[in-house]
Amino acid sequence: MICVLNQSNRTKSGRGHSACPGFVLVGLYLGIVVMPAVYGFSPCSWATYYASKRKEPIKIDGDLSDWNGVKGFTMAQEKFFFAGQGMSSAKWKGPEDLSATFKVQWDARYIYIAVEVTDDVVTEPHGALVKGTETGSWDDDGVELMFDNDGCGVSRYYIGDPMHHEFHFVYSSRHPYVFDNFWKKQPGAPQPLFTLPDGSTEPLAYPGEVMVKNEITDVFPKPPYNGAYAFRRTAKGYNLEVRMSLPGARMAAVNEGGHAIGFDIAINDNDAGKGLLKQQLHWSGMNGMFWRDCKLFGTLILLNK
Ligand SMILES: [Ca+2]
Ligand SMILES: [Ca+2]
Ligand SMILES: [Ca+2]
Repeated sequence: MICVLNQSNRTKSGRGHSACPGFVLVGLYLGIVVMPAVYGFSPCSWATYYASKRKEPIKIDGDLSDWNGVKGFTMAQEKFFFAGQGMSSAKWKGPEDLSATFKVQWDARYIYIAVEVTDDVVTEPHGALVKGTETGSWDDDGVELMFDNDGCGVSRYYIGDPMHHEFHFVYSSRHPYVFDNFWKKQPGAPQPLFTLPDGSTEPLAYPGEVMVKNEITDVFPKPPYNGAYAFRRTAKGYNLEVRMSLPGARMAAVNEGGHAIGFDIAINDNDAGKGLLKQQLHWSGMNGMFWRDCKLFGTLILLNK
């Protein structure tokens, strides 16, 4: 695998818009020495998760009782809200409206993720059902998982890439959906833009690429994903439990030949059951195009304990 870290992309990706206070000054001072050692992932102090190795069987059924004792990370503060595309924490009514705790474990074959979402109004999907790209899984209640399996920090990844992913797991009590990388190369295509109600625009991707919905619900159990997932409605929201393989990742503890894996998670909240997303929790705290650029992910470290 050859990974080219494109410096012009790094600038374009919006690190300067980081939500992390003090990053710019710290980055200027430490950038040359420290950033390569941490693969350029989010510098936010909280955006590193240390995953312990699975000791007990994990049944992928949405019942998270088999995760008791595993340390979770909770997102229930305004600092976790993605600011962009018209969204922020402005409409947030507190942790009952939207908050989440996630946990990660691993073994030699798989990564395992459990997410306990608190959402006051859990809606059935609408965007995921539309064929066109005017709305999509990004407007539905659900969980986005991002992986840079080999930790290379590549800035652009496309449909068919087995090692770099943006997954959308869309909640439904009847028919949940899974989508994978939404972009494909198309030389000469203009830069995709997100248009806000006031007519202003924000970059959605890079020039020369176009959005395509890539639903993988039926093939998620097969290679390269080898996945399994389950949602379960709860009194205060819903749970998501996922298992999948990470091709290109060395599934070993960091002190036993393993390496940092790029990882990010976002929780999407639509409380109207229609229209645009209301708000989004985003772990790594980076407000650039984290859905295009692995360097804006957080860091996942595997531990052998
Ligand atoms: Ca379970
Ligand atoms: Ca809500
Ligand atoms: Ca909701």
